[in-house]
Amino acid sequence: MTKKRVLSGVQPTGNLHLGNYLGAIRNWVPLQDSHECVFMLADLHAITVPQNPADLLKNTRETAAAYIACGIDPKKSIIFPQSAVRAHAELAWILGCYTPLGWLKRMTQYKEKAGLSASSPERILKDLKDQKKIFTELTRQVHEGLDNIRLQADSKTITADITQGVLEINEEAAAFLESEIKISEKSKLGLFSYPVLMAADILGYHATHVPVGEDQKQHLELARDIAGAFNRACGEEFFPLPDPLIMPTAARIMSLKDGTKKMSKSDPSDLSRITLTDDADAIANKLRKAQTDTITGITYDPETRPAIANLLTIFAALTDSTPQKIADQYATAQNSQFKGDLAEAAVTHLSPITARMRTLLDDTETLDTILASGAHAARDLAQPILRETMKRVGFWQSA
Ligand code: AQP
Repeated sequence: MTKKRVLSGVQPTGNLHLGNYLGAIRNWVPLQDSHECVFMLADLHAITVPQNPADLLKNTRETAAAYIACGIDPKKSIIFPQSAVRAHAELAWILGCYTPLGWLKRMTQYKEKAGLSASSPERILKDLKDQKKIFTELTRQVHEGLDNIRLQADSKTITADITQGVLEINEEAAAFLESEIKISEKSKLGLFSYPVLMAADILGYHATHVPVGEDQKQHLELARDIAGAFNRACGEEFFPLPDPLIMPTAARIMSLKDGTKKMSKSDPSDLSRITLTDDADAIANKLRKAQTDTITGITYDPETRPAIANLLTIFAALTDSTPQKIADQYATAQNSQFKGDLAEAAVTHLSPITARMRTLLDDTETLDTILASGAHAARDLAQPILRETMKRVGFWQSA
């Protein structure tokens, strides 16, 4: 039986951190024995927000080095820069022509990254229509009330209040829509169509499984919808519908400065994350300064103590334990002792990875050879699928 095919990737946007490692890359390692694995360096996705070209190139190599240092074996898995395989961009164009705008508008990541509000203009329009109904109904009631002598004296004030209320709502809605339109006009098409490219990444390899974190579930769902739309149009199950691969070991890691926000490469504060290139001193320093709370003792309670819960999650993930077990172990410990021991565990776990990354990055020639052969292997998989897709669309192709 042929192995199931997995596709995943990380954007080479620098500052690769503990969240990317514990939430993604580390969990890919065991998949290499059970699945055919394709791991891209998602540089086409990276440019959906502005990138410095020299940094993008440097970060592409650094991310490749991180994959290998974390245990992705180029002999078992395909590692390549996404932009080196043109099928991704070409298929994205085709799939974009099967994707209704409404589907893309619902994607929450686009709204977050573009700075748009979670509400949609459609929702505001509905609110306004509801307001109109209420206003009409209230006005009718007031007019009815005019027949009632007792209400006559109050009717002017009531009408004025209603008018004032509606005007305020209208003003608020207009200001909101104005700001949304301004942001939408400035935001880039690439950021908006990012999920179509992600669908192309997956479908272009006929990948059956995609390891996803909570944040990417909506995009995978969309990839399935797009596959379905294409399949319906061509009247056959051409693209397999990819399934999410829920990784039981994947941990969601939060910022060291705010236990309610995810650890992220783009957080302006370097103290918010531990990166895979941090040395022992930097790790200890960042953990010493990590957010805690004023409650005495260590308990695992993500609802009321998110910052401590995050440190426990990190400790557990690095030592193959559970947050609850670690909390029991440090129940009466001082924060300083707990953080010191966590720093030690982090250094023990991460320093061999960091050292291996440095060795790989010192030899860019070997690294580039790995990427070139990965790109070649990826092209061999994606190109025939693209040709078959083009055939179904009706494009002319040379024999
Ligand atoms: N904090 C996190 N905890 C667990 N998993 C995480 N991932 C990212 N942050 C965490 C997972 O890492 C993979 C790669 O993500 P990406 O490169 O596509 O970018 P991202 O998800 O947008 O990651 P960042 O670090 O938050 O980058 P910026 O700041 O640029 O947006 C994904 O599998 C993701 O789930």
